[in-house]
Amino acid sequence: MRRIHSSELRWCAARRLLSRLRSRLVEVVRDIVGPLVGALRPETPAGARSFPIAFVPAEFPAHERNSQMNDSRAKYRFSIGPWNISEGRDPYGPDTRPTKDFAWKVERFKAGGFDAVMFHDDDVVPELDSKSSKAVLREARAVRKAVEDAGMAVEMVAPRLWFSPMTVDGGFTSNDPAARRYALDRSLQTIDIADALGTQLIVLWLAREGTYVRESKSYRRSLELLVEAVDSLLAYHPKVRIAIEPKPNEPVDVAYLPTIGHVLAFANMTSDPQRIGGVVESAHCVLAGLEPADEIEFALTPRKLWSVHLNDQNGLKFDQDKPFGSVNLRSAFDQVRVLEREGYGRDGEFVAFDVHSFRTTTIEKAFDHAVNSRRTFLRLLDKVRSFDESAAQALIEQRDYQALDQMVIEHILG
Ligand code: GLO
Ligand code: MG
Repeated sequence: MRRIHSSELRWCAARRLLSRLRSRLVEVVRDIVGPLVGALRPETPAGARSFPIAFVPAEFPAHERNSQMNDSRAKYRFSIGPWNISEGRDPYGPDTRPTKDFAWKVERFKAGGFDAVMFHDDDVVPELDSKSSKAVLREARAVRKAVEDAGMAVEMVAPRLWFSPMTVDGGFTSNDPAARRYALDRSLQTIDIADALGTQLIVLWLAREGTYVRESKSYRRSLELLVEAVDSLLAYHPKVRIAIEPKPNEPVDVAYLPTIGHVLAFANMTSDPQRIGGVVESAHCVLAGLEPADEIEFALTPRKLWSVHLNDQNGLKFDQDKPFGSVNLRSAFDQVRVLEREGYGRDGEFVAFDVHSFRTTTIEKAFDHAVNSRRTFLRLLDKVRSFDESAAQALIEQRDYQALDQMVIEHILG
């Protein structure tokens, strides 16, 4: 065994001491300088470390900032998709509600207090695979007019890559080169549609990019294919920004980008990481066994949360897309708290609800779940703003987490 000299021990102790002193010095400087910087830039939480500017997309904000930014309630702007008013079908039974057209839906979006619409490419142009590019763009411009006439904006467009017979085995990572070409062409067309709608935000939910049978694909090869595809989208339009929405499973058994951590690591493999961000959906985090508030905060820290799909999920089962807060009110409170604390929305981001009506709901009430989700968000926002942060801090300093736990419960119970 190697003998350790006392001089070596002294050197190790000195190094530990130096490292402790350095951390202490960093803390002291942060405590003094942090609040000063915070006072100059009120959106930055006091003492928070700001991440290198390279993480902030150069073109942000793409949307106009809310002119009523000072009205605390108006600070958040809400988004919803046409697919959030569904026909109620599930794998065991047919539709329970009639199909409604976009005009019917947009009227309800507006009346329900929503500011923007999120779209799939074929929500904008139904059956787009059978139409010419010219016809697609003409229809897209008509939808833009309908949205603008309602006084709303378009938040994002997502290519629906999981429905076509071409993408049975996935899109970008299919083993069939023709299917890969289809997925890429369709996504490039989504960028054209987004352009016509006046947004530069593309959302990629990589539904079938994963495996049903592990041995059928190589993860490394699939990542390379995904990077290639995303690089082609970035090269196609210099201003487009891509927000990837992770989900661990369903429809596939195991997805390639299951969490926001995977998404941000993936971003760094692409040719322009600054133009890749993420969308965190509450239910998807629960399906991954993770806390949605933490996943949201993880993405917010380097300013990579470009949209959020708030909803709820009762444990590990099929994706439920329940109304926000309907299962875990405390987690919903924590999600709103991190959004508020980190100044979400200051760069023009929307709060989207990816929620579905219950199958039992009638058409007359087929939008109530979205209106209720927004209402719950705003009520929780009041709770967040009236939460006694200094009392909480005092309990943290005493390490009385039991009292802190009860304080949160009592506060939510009101
Ligand atoms: C499904 C996803 C899906 C996406 C939407 C936008 O689980 O949440 O609804 O959010 O297709 O790309
Ligand atoms: Mg979603």
